[in-house]
Amino acid sequence: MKVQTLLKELGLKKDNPGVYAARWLAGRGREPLASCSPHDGAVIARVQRATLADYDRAAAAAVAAFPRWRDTPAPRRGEVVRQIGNVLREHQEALGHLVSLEMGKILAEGSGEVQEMIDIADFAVGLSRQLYGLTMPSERPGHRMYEQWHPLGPIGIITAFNFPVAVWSWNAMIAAVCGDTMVWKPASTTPLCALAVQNLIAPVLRAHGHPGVMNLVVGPGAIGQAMGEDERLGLVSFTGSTEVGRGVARAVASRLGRHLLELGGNNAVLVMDDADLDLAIRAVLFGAVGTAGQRCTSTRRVLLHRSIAAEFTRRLKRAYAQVRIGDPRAAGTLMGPLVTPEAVADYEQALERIRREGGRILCGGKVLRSGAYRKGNYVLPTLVAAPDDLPIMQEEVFAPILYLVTVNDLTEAIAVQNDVPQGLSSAIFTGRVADAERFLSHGGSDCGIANVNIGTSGAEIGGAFGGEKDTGGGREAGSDAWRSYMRRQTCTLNWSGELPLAQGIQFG
Ligand code: UN1
Repeated sequence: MKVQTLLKELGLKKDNPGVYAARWLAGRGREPLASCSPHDGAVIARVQRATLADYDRAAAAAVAAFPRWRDTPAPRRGEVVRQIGNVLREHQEALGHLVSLEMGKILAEGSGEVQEMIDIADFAVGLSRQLYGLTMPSERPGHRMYEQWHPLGPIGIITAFNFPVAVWSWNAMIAAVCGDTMVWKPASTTPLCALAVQNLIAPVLRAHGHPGVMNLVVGPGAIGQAMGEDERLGLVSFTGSTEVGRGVARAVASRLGRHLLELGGNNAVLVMDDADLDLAIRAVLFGAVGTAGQRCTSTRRVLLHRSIAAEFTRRLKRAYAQVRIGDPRAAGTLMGPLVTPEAVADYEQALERIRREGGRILCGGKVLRSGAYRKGNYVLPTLVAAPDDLPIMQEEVFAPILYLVTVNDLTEAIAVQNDVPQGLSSAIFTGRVADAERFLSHGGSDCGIANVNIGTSGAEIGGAFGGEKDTGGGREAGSDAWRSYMRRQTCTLNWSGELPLAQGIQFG
């Protein structure tokens, strides 16, 4: 798909800075923000950067839209979300292309990301008729006790570059059926994806008379900070680094607001002696090389049982040698570029540290600077033989660097797997039920996600997504994650004509 055609289909223009923003934001003194292709550094389009005053207007729009949205029956809110899902379906190809163009993930993954948006929209439509509360027996005669869930109010959604549209949708689709209005601040590296989404959904919201339900502000980090501090936002959902997440959490907590954090991961795959190595290698390849290692669920560590370590390493090296790197929009490419030159610098710094700290680079370990790669942010996917105490292995580096660690048994593997600050995703490859169960038991993986015979990345939307420890404890998407977006009310209704007190207390 040609870039011009693509931008046109998604309501974007190449050389018309600010028009997209001006459609829902008006203001002066905004600086243009250039969205650059990670493939060749070319400016795809420019967008005007919102100011704090613009943010204030967007938040005010979400506040103003709330009462009518709250009073719209949940299944009717679901109908709006259903139509949003349909618009996404119609434009899946174009939006998937734009994700690929602007963020750098391959087309299959760009389209998969839009599929995730469609899936969560479908899920939310069903949910709009299932915002169930419990009924519990009262200890008092002639009393009924139950709980119900009410809309929370306007919320803030701050997303990262690596899933420039899907992470918003996990929050937005669920929050919308829950009756919340929202302000979205996307990463400033992927503003076009966000603008395209806003262009697609705005007509649906307008047609239903609810234009202020979903608002977008493309702007600097200061806006994220303002969202954290903004009393008007009952919940701030943040996806990004642990460091920035801590700041958001502090700001939100100091005003006793709610936060939902999806922060760094440091995900390991355990490969046991009886593992199906074919499956394990394919899963590790997708987990470590997919999205060029820029998912929070990317596989960063493989813990290999000593008896299969040599064979696994040999075969994985062979698989790495066949990874086709290049233009993410070209057929056959398996790995695209990193998002920015800064990400390439982080990759290089990590390699330096790995060498210094005693890791051994088995393959890759190089930035690609010549030929077709010259202008892009291309690196080689890298395998590192690592001792289990390599210091850098405690940190999340957002790049395709995979550490291979040899372990002696499951007990050791679980200990090494848990011995990092983060706790997002984990996986074990084994055919033994007892080993799988041990890995899944309370003494096993300490992560929010634990898989058997599938990799660490590529979760479905039906489950609650998120992790523990430095990952921040938030849960998004499926299961009962919707509860974060609502306020719970416990109700006791007395129809007895008497006034018995709880705990049998006699008063006067
Ligand atoms: C992320 O990297 O921020 O499980 C989310 C996965 C995707 C989501 C990743 N469904 O890999």
